Amino acid sequence: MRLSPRHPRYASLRVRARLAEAHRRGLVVSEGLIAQGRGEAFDYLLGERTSPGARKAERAAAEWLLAARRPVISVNGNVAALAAEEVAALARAVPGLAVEVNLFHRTGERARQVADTLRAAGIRKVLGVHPTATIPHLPSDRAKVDRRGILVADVCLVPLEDGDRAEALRALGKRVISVDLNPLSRTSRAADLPVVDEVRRALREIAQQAERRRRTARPSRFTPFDARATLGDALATIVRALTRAAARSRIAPPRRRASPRRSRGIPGRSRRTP
Ligand code: PTJ
Repeated sequence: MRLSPRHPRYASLRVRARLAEAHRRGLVVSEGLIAQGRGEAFDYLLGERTSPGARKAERAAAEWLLAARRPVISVNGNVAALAAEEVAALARAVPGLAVEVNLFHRTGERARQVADTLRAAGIRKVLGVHPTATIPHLPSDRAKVDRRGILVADVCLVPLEDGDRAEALRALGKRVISVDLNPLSRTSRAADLPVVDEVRRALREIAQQAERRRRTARPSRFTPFDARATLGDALATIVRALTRAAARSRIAPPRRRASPRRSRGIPGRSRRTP
């Protein structure tokens, strides 16, 4: 299908076409298309741009990656299809960043495809194609990792992650940076540093911030980050967007219900026994 650049949703349609094509090649699983749809819905509510709160989180993420002894980025099918160039830019901006394939729906063939996509984008060393270690207490294939990468990492950047592994990585004492458009997801809530932004915008901004920060002084410690506040900011952005949309379409936003009082019996009837 030919997409017209004049279509008002041209950018979004192109991303969809790219994912659909990657799905036909087997790089992206069917579930990945569903995940993208969910992400798009949240992006729509967030105004399809990086919010000031997300930018702040991205700056902190860049600092954490630079301060890390062994930083790693975990790459799945969706991330490879959407953002291989951005992963490569980040690897250039953060010296020592390990790039590791990690799949929920794992097959040897898909792991190779993800690695090939990353190499085509300019990443020379890709870990995780032949896993050499296992994260304990994690029932999915996401537990299969590389002992030179995720297993020994102190900071893990996990775009489009699932909540179970984010929690498992934290349980191993690692600092987890997530990228997820859903501020309510288990991953966002489990992460030490949740970035609520679209994966390409987020990785681009983190890479730019890391380049800038490196030129001044490379951070040597982890600046504390308020994860709850950043999730609150994202939710407030969504509430504002919905309130404005409701006002525009003259639908009154739902009124707060009065706090429930003790039952007064059935309205219109006396509580006294007759
Ligand atoms: O390639 P695999 O086998 O590892 O599978 C990858 C998917 C994405 C299918 C797998 O990790 C999965 O099922 O993910 P979930 O549990 O659906 O979660 C994906 C999360 O990413 C959701 O909370 C989405 O809102 C969010 N998301 C989807 N697309 C984007 C996104 N966040 C940022 N940018 C996006 N483009």
